[in-house]
Amino acid sequence: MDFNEKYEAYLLEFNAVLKSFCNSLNCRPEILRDSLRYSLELGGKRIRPVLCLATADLLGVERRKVLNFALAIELIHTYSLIHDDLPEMDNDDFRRGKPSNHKVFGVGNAVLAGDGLLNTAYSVLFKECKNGAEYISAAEFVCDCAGIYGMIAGQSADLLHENDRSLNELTLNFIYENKTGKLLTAPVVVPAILSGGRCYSELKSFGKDLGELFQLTDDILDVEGEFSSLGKSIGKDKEEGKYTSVALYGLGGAKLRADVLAERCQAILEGIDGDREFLKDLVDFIRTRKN
Ligand code: GRG
Repeated sequence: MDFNEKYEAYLLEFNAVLKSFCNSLNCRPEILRDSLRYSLELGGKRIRPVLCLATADLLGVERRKVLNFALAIELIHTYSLIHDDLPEMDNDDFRRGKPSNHKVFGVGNAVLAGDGLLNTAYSVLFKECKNGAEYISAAEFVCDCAGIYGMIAGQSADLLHENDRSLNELTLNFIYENKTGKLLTAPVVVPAILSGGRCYSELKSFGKDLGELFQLTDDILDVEGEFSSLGKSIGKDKEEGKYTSVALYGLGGAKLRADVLAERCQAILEGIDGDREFLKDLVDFIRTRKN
């Protein structure tokens, strides 16, 4: 199977889990259920679940052990996108090629949809904890990545430094490591924990570098991408005076740093025994992605 076929196979597998989760949602009122389903069913690359399933395969962890973790991580990711698009955050009218959640359901309902997805992700994780100590550690890891020592800290620093022309590399790294990196680290570290700790530190470093690479390509796409493939507004960083890697290193410099990070990711994978081909291709896919 080539990379695209394998990605599609992981996607199919995860989307089936997500579909059954969506079909099982029976909360009221109807607008709550509709707003949750709207964002979950818009699509997206599902890169975090794909990473989780592929890392499980690399480490020989059974699929049934990781699927609900992949689901919880995607629920958290989707909540973060809904809240990130709000007028008081990144103020984006489009997401995944369609109107943002608040444009369809209003700001109040979008806040609740995000809150609802986050709470439900925790329910999914709590249920997994019944399976034993390793599941508790894995759930704890996901929560730390999503919370005030992870994604929320990164987003808070991002808000704090909006329009900050004196922003330095150290602060930008803090923002990228937490805002984007932590939720890309969780899907590769969860299988490591569930395998009894195999390649834990290597995969943690891999997730950190991959997260920065992902955010750098996001910054590059904000300059060079197209709405038709990206599905969200372009040129917003500059328009809103946001200090990104492109502002710090220049477009060429950001691309060079992305190349270095991609090479670092590849080097970490080289040190892990097993079938690493798909993850290696995934790094290249992220480096050259158009959406
Ligand atoms: C709690 C009010 C409140 C807000 C939280 C935490 C947060 C807002 C936002 C998280 C920050 C965020 C959205 C980071 C950007 C990461 C990023 C590049 C997301 C895009 O991910 P993709 O490209 O999206 O994987 P798809 O659509 O493919 O799933």
